Formats: sequence, structure tokens, C-alpha cells
Amino acid sequence: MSKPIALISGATSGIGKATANLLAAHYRLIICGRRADRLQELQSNLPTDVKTLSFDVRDQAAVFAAIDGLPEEWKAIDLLINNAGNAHGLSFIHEGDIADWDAMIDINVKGLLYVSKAVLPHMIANKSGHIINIGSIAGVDVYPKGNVYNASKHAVDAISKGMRQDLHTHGIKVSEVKPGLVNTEFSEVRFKGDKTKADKVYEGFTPLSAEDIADTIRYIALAPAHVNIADVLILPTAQATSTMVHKKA
Ligand code: NDP
Ligand code: 8X3
Repeated sequence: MSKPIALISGATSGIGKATANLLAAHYRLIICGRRADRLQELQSNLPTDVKTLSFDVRDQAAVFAAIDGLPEEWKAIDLLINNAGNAHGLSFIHEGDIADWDAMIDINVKGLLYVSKAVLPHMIANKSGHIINIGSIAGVDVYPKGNVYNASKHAVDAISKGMRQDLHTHGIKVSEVKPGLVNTEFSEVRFKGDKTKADKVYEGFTPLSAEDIADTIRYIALAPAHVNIADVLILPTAQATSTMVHKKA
């Protein structure tokens, strides 16, 4: 029997890429992201059948064209990992950049909805499936200057709970993984390419790695059919809340 199919959004970097590497032993993979060159490189290193889909999750038409355009034998996706997302900026609300607000709402919230809407008809028809949404501790706590990113991850939390209520009668599991500080390209994106500023976020303590989160995702994905690990908050040992991080001087 061929392996089940997993679609991972945001597989070009960080948590999504690490998840593709860990899930390759168990799934055929559809890896997604805007950077097609990175998708191709990842595809060539993955020991499983792989399709690459390059689209911007903000572009509703592109999302549906990519997923609806999959060959028939790839359409019945068993596992959807809604991971694509980022923070854009870190500013007081009165100083925030509207383009950053639009990006966070459009990518983290609306993009997740578009991809889910494109994938769900096949799960509903099959009466089985699993959606794992990547939330954040930013969707549990709110921290100064986090405002709109916090709102986008609170939305992911509400959407995850709502999906679970609406989909459990269809045999579909919905899980949410809420990481604390993970050392990926996340802070470089937040600080618009300022690597020095980004690196400072992870100094003085041991942050989570993308592989730590991928390992949790794999555990959730491979749980027995009757078990849904619905909600996981995973933090570095040195982190207690969004703002309480024990750093060595
Ligand atoms: P990275 O910046 O390393 O990866 C982000 C991924 O999202 C990339 O693959 C990127 O691909 C994709 N992406 C971003 N914007 C778009 C878009 N418009 N269309 C399609 N894909 C997009 O960050 P992480 O791996 O850390 O982030 C992954 C998820 O984890 C995000 O949802 C983030 O909010 C969440 N998270 C991260 C934490 C952290 O501390 N790092 C903590 C808690 C949650 P490409 O640019 O090629 O399109
Ligand atoms: C990413 C973690 O604390 O930078 O969601 O918001 S944080």
C-alpha cells in the first residue's frame, strides 16, 4: 500500500522544512512555499515521492489553482499542516505599519483558511483526515508590540477550536501546536532582514529548534486513529510566558 499524503505549507524554511524531513519516512509529501528554488532543493533530498507547489497563500486564486491542479492520485490529502506564516514588524500599535498588519492577517489567518478550504472537500469525502495548525504562544499571551501578530495567532487558536467542532463528525482530527521561541528565519523576517537583531532574540538561553517542533508534529500525526492530540504548548525550558525568558547575562 502506498504511503498517505501530507501537504505542508511553508516548507522552504524552519519548522515546515524540518517537518518535511521527519515526515518523509511516513508520507508522500506536497511541499509548498513561494521560493521555488528551495522547494526543488528540498525535493531532491527527501526520500519519498514529492510534489512541489509554489504559491503565495495570500493569493486565493493561486491557492485553489495549485491544489485543484494536483494530479488525481495526489488530491486525497490525508494530513494538512498549516504552517506558513510569519511576524512582520514589532511596533507599538500607534506606530505599526499597515502593510505589516495586512501581511500578518492575510498570511497567518486568511492564507490558512484558503489552504484548508481547498484541501477539505477531499477529507470530507473520505470521512477522514488530519489538520495540524501551527499557532503560537503568541496566541495564548499578548506581549508589548506584538499586537497584530498576537491577534493573528489568537485567530489561529479560535479557528483550530472551531474546525475541531465542525469537523469531528466527519472523522477529521484538528490539532494545534503552539511553540514558544524557535530559532528559525522567523525573527529575520520580523526584523526585515536585520540578522544581528534577529540573532539577539535567541541569545543567552537555548531556544527550541525547528526539529523539536517537527518531532512534536510527527508524534501528533502518527498517533492512533482514535487519538487526537488536540492542543500542545511547547516552550524552551528557559521560557515561562511570552515575556518571561531566563537569559544568562
Ligand atoms: P520561517 O520564516 O523559517 O518559515 C516561514 C515559512 O512560511 C517559510 O517556508 C515561508 O516560505 C512560508 N511563508 C511565509 N509567507 C508566506 C506566503 N505569503 N505564502 C506562502 N508561504 C509563506 O519561520 P518558522 O518556521 O519559525 O515559522 C513557521 C510557523 O511557525 C509560522 O506560522 C510561525 O508563526 C510559527 N511560529 C514560529 C515560532 C518561532 O519562534 N519561530 C514560534 C511560534 C510559532 P516562503 O517565504 O518561501 O514563501
Ligand atoms: C513566535 C513566537 O514569541 O516571537 O510565534 O511571538 S513569539
